[in-house]
Amino acid sequence: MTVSSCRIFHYRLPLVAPLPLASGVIHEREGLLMGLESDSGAWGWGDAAPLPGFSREGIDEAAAEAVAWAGRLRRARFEPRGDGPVSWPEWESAAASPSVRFGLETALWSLARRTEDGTAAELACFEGSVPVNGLLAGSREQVLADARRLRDGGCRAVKLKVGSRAVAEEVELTRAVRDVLGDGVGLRLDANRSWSLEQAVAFGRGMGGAGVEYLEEPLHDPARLQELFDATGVPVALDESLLELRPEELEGRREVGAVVLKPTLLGGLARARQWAATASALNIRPVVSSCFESGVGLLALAAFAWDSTGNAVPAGLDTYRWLGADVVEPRLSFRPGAIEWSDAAARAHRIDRSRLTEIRHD
Ligand code: OSB
Ligand code: MG
Repeated sequence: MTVSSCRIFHYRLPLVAPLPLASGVIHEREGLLMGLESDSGAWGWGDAAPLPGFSREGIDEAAAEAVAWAGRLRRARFEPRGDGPVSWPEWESAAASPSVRFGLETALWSLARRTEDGTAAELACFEGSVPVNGLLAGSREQVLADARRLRDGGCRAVKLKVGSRAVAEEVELTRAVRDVLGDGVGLRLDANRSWSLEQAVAFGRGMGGAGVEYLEEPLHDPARLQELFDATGVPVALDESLLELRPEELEGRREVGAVVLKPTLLGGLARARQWAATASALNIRPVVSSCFESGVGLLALAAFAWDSTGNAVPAGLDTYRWLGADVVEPRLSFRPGAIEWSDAAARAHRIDRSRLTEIRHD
């Protein structure tokens, strides 16, 4: 397969509600789409959307890098490698920001699949239903109302954001959510490093036997996670910490029950796949997760989750609900708790180019 053109577009999507992030509140989501065309006329699309406050690279830096890559990719030859990443030695050793690597890798991956199976679809193709953990955030009333809605919609797991209220209030709210969900729905918690060890121990003890699948990034100081596990018995999940670790360093971490894999932050699918393989071999659950990417990125993540864990592990892909519009047309519609997708669905959607501003064309 030879790449005949590589085009870079900018998009800007409104959010349904302001999104508070570590770096401030955002009202819209900006990102880049990379469109690769092969010599046979097939297209592959990727989404590079650095998230303010989480990504080290900003959108302007990502755009400059993407444009430089576009120049290098033109006329490049690739060997598709089954349904895995595409092999291109220059790429594997290259430096690229995490979001740009994710965007280019998914564009190449989808182009390679397309070239193999000859479908006309512009979007990620897979046949399956990926369970998704519904995200709970906001006021007490909002959280409890959403918990009911997600339970009634058939969600298998939900993730509640904790850490912004006093510990006693968080215990009370978490217990109330646990009661609403009933036995059939898993409960995951994410504190985004809000607590001291003492606060997290108080929270864990306050929760007592209330079944929590895991507590994601509870501590300001991640070096103390094992002490927290020893004091409370609640397994932890690593998210922010993964940026400071290598996959092999998971070995011997008996407090770690799950790793939250965000390819936009970790540096693409091949790297996230290494994390998933190492974690699985150590009996740690890999949870594929999104960062408010557009429908293009979200479907690539759903395809990756499907390939990695099938329907066994609910993925963290509920961020799509925050987007008030999409670059995918018609907009993707999923029932609460699952992303169902098929090659036929992929063919029924396309990229809405009127939402894109081209920043490079060769
Ligand atoms: O803290 O896990 C986070 C999205 C963007 C940035 C940070 C986070 C998230 C999510 C994704 O929560 C959704 C999920 O993991 O379920
Ligand atoms: Mg997290």
